[in-house]
Amino acid sequence: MTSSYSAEQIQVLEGLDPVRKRPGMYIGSTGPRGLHHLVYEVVDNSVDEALAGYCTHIEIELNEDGSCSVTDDGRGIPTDTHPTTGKSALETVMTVLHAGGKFGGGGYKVSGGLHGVGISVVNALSEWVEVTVWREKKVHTQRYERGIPVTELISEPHPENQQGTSVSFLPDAEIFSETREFDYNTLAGRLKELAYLNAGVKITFSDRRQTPERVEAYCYEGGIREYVTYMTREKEPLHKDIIYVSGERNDVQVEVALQWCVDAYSDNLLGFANNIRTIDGGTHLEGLKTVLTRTINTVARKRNKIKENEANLAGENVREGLTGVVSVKVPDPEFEGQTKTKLGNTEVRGIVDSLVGEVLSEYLEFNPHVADSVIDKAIQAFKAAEAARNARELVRRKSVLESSPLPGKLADCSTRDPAESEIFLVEGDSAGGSAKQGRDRRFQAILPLRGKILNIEKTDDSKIYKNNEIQSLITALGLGIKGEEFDASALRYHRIVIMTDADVDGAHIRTLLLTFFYRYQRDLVDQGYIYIACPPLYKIERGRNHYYCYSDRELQQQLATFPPNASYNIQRFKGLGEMMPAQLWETTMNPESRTLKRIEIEDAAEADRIFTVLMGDRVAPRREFIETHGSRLNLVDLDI
Ligand code: 0RA
Repeated sequence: MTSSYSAEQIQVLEGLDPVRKRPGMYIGSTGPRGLHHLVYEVVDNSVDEALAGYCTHIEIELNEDGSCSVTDDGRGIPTDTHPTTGKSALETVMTVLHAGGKFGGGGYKVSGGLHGVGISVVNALSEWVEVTVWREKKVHTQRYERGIPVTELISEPHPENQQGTSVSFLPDAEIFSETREFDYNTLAGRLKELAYLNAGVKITFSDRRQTPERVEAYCYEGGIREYVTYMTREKEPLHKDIIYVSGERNDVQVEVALQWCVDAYSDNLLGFANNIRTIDGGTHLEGLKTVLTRTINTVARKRNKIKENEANLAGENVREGLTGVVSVKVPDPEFEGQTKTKLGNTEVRGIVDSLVGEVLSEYLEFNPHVADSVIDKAIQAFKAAEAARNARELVRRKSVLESSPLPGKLADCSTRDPAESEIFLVEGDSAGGSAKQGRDRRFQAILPLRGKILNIEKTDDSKIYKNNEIQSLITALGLGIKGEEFDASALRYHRIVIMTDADVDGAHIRTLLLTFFYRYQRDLVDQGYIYIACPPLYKIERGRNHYYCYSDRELQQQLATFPPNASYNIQRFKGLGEMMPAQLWETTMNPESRTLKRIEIEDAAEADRIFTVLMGDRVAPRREFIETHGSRLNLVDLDI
């Protein structure tokens, strides 16, 4: 608590008007992201109560009327009168900006820097909020509309010894004009993540907007250890136990869980600070990386795996095949960077380093087999990197990438201006044929790809350059060497359009191509050169009219416009090859009438995990993953 009359206390007096005037300042955006942010904001308060040790169960419900309820069994928001404002503490928390952390003793801290704007922001941006608090055999309720209390704080006796807080809110349509619909998968993903990050806290998530209702519960006694187990479930672990570190120094809590896998070629380390995903890394990840490299090299030398005159293993060698989570809780987090997703507190680096160093050295000493297999894997990675360097050099010398002839099967466009050129990557020769006949050859090129392209996730670099389909892609597009800085001026087309069938195989090939672009030259994806074509699924013919439908829903919507006794014919396209060239042009390729979706990666670290899981060995879980998590790779509709 602040003892002098400080800035925080002045802030306490601020009302909610600025929040409604400039919502973006408080929740980032008024789009879907900002909308979901409201839920996280309320949940964070309950999570804080759980972290303080007073709450074991948090329930999130999506209600039929579009509102959301968050209920916990914590101590309940205090309801007594607050000295500064003369209002109840509850009303103060709900109606005063930044008031969240200033009540009821010092133990209550706000989770994040990203969130943590306070529950009053949710109140300001909701059509209505209803709060219920159970405390001391009483139940207290109050209702607000657009941030303003519309009832008194009503207190009634409550026979049971129930404790907790429940906040229900309906986002305001005036603010969230784009959409007010909560996305199940988005929320489920974050809630599950919160459950992993806060071991033992039970989070229940119910969607009552549909029948039957959907209810899921997340509770992980093993916390981030179980998170790592979940992330590596498609892989073959190099060691059975997850390596786990938990400690605290100077009020900074550190938790790390690590596992190396045999069949993975990239690392997948997720960082969190105060439960917020630090997509852009920061000092906690830097500390972890430093200590990993140092410790593995020290142990490798001790065990005579690296000789005196040999070079150290590089950080990326040591991390090859490593999956891990580092979660820190910092009293005053500093979040840096444009998106505020990089942890900046410098003291954290050394704390993670020393806490992990002690545990990891000891663990490897007591588990020499694990030590040996981790070191052997890193040495292999070291050698593979060397081999890849040599292969690249070879490629460079032969100038395969720089000035090789364009692949024979490429049907190039006639313009030489990349800015107006498009290339369609098409699966198979038959679809390729239709596309070649249907295109506008002035600015549209077609590259047919035969069969499934190489899964770059599962291959080391030296093999990539030997693969025919990949060679064609690299030369046709004018790409450089994997991982090297992207040279946009060499790119031969500024729209790279993946055009596959609208079925599971098509989705798989699309994913393989996206993985290729993401891993080979990520800037292509980040800078928005990659698009997905949207071919129709159905054609309806009715009299002289015809309609193309791009989803089952559109089909139903179109049919619903017909009179009940109408006669019509529905054709289902099983593949692009079945379409007449003119149809393909009209529906999918003609810039005047088509829809292209541009790939945008919202969350790079999440994308990394998705690609790793997508590209796992077993097909069934992967399909499921495409269906449930595909939306994280944001497909932006562009009518161009
Ligand atoms: C301040 C003080 C106390 C509890 C809380 C806030 C609190 C806030 C929220 C928000 C959602 N759920 C919550 N649960 C608790 C402690 C009051 C006391 O000392 O009993």
